[in-house]
Amino acid sequence: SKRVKNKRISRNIIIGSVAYILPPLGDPSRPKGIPDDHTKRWTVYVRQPEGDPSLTTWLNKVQFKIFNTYENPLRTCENPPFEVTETGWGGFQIDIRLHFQPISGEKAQYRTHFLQLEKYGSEEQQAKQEAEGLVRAEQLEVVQFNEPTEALFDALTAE
Ligand code: SLL
Repeated sequence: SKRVKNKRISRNIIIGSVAYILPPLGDPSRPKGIPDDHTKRWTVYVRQPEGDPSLTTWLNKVQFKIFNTYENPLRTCENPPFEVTETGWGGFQIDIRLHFQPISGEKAQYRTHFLQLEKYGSEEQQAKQEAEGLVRAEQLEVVQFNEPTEALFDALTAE
């Protein structure tokens, strides 16, 4: 489809993860069926910033490539929420593939996110993570469409 010359449209996304400590082995409140060595429950996600229009105008599908010991390590989300929840014991790099709506004519783009399970940052930040019982790590990412197709341009400018 035809492209709009000399135009660039950008959209922001948030890529993040949140991790919670699981009740220890032997604790009656520990959920069943989790491997004994798993200490955390975590979610990795792609979402729009608060108040932004829905991502799905331009984002069709998100794939998360998690650590290769997990079952089916390439996880595909065809619809929001674009997220994967798992349990585990260690952090690792997650490769994220953003697939755009077919009207965009765009190739997939890649991002990475480190799954942070342990407390991090200043003493104050770590104290807050400790008190809330969760560790969150987020990054703001910009997705740029250079010379977007007319169909994508129209969809994005109608928002
Ligand atoms: C590394 N950081 O890069 C380490 C790997 C992998 C963590 C950490 C359990 C996976 C499963 C889990 O948390 N693995 O149960 O399959 O070498």
